[in-house]
Amino acid sequence: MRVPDASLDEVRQRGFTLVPGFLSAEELRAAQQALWRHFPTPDDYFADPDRHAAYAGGPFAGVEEFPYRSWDLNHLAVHPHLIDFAERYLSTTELQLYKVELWAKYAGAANYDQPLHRDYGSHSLVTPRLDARYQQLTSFIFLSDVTEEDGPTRIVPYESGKDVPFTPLYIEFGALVEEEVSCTGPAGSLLVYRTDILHRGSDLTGAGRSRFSLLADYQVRGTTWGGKMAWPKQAPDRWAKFMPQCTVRQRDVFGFPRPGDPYWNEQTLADVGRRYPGMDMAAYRPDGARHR
Ligand SMILES: O=C(O)CCC(=O)C(=O)O
Repeated sequence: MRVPDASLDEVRQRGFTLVPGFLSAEELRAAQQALWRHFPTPDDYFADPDRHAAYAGGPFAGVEEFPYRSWDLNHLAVHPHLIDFAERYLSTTELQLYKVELWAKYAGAANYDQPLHRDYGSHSLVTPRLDARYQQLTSFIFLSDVTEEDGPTRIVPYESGKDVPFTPLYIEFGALVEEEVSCTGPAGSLLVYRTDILHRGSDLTGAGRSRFSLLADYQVRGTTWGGKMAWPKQAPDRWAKFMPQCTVRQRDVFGFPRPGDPYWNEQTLADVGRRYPGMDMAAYRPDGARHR
């Protein structure tokens, strides 16, 4: 669904918003099926947690970096309504998708409780500005229901946390606990918060509970001090499948050269076309504007 203006206002004023029903039922169902190409189902996991000891390696052991084995997961990071949200919030079409993660958590595998912190610490080399410039948006698309027992993200609304200095990054456990809002919601919800907002992961408290989410984070293109991953780093085979499936706009948010970019010439058009079989290269040809 298109994120309503009221949700953008909430991010401006409170620093976060939760949008139930962001994914359609079909998008959600397909993404949930695709999860099991990466993670054990809850039934499999809880039948024998020792067989899945990798998830006991700490709270981030269940994080997989982009891209994934299926368009049904990959397209969520470049979902037209997520791009639309980021464009409207950041007031520009000059976007950069700077981080995507898929995160599985299983009750008892690890302690997922975190101290309150702000994500700029691992998303930027500097600190946030107090005006709205250079903001970064982090998002969680819930692929399972998140109740109080499923380790909801706990967020301190902007007004209640704004007087806490940016440094140190982590503040002691228990501080501001009465200000925390638990971000619970049904599968298919979108949670967005800014990287200047105090928040923390919390532990899964219900026996046999699990939480699955896809995280996709946006900033204004060209924010050279912000970021978290280099896209070409891994899985060239998955990129080869994913890139032809994208629109020109979806490729753009990864920083792919745009139609008209001086990078394109006869040689690069031919070689990139060979690297990504099935990709329609016409849009990148000199007369490509009409193909977009
Ligand atoms: O998983 C969550 O709910 C929040 C995680 C988080 O805040 C972090 O890893 O920085």
